[in-house]
Formats: sequence, C-alpha cells, structure tokens
Amino acid sequence: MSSELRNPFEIEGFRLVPEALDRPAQVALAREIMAAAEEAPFGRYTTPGGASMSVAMTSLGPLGWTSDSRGYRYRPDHPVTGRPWPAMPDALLTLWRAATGLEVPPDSCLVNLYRGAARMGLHQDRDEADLGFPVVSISLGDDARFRLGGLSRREPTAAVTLRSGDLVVLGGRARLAFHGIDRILGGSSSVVPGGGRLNLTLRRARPA
Ligand code: MD6
Ligand code: FE
Repeated sequence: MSSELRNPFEIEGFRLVPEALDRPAQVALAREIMAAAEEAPFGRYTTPGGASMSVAMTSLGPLGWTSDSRGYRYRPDHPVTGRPWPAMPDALLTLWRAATGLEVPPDSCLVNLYRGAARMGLHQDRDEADLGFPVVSISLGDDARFRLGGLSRREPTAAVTLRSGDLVVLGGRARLAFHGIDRILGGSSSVVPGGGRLNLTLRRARPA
C-alpha cells in the first residue's frame, strides 16, 4: 500500500489518551495556570516571517519557548517582564512521568491560550536539543480540531477532536509529524476561567 493512504493517527509514537485528567483535576489545573499567568502574562508572539500569532502564549518551568523576528528559541526569562517563568505545577510533572515512564523531567511547558478565532498552523516541534524525548500535551477547556500529518507537508492529514482533559503524546516516529489546530469550538466548556482553550505542551528542551 502506498504511504499516501496511511492514517496519520496510526504512526508509531502518536498516542491520544482521552480524559487523562478528570473534571476536578482539569478545573484545578486550569485555575493554577491562569494564576501563574498573572506573573508571566500571555502575549502574542511574532513569527520570524513577521506575522502575529493568533494564539496567546506563556510558559512554565526553567525554560520558555518564544518567537520574535530573530527566530524561535527557549529562554529562561519572560520576554516582557524579564523575570523567570513560574514553576511547573506538580500535576504536570506527574502527568509527564505517567505518560512517558521517564525519570528525566520536562524543563519547559508552553502554555497556549485559544480564544475566538485563534488557530495554529501545521508545524513541527523541533527546537529541542534531543528529539529522542517526546512532547506531551494536555488540553483544557473548549474542544479543538487537532490535525495530524506526516513528516513532510506534502503528506495527507486527518483531524480529531481534542476535549478537555485529553492527553496527546508525540514520540517515536510521530515526534516530527506535522500538526496544528484548525479551530476551537467556542463555548463548549467552562473549565478555563474566562473561557477558551488551554493547551499545555511539556518538553525537554535542553539535553538531560
Ligand atoms: C494544541 N498542540 O493542541 C497544539 N505539539 O493547541 C501542539 O502543538 C502539540 O498537542 C506537540 C505535541 C503535542 C501537541
Ligand atoms: Fe506542536
């Protein structure tokens, strides 16, 4: 069978765990994240190409992923306040260990906030030093259409709905698969204070 006919969700290393967090855990985590964002405010970064992203972002942990006209990078401080990123909540360290079985902890959590028409174009996560580590994401709040493709932009894609509490792992052969968010189903959840959707991606940015 030609590779064009393969379902991207069957790529080795892709995993979707529905409702990995129950509703009370979702509510507690969403509140904790929004409280941390008082210290490290969400901002809309600029791509190296000069476009303003529609998703608002902040980070938790030793390093935060950022973007500006000079490129993508991990940095230890918030680009506006200059202060260190808030600590990573214990619940996230526990989720990472349970999902990956790894003793090495994540050193970065990118927090994506989607409201209104925010979306995220197809991309690869490849700014981390050791691509042997997976990226683990947890979604909170409104439903989202998550699109997954292959290792090149030319390969076919397919979409699935991510709901509040769902966990996704991109590891193994899926680690560099293209993926993105087509759209949010606004008002489908009340888990995020103020509405919308949070997606938390746990990464190991620096070598272990
Ligand atoms: C999102 N997720 O769900 C965007 N990246 O809003 C990602 O970009 C992502 O879910 C790496 C691994 C899992 C993900
Ligand atoms: Fe990603």
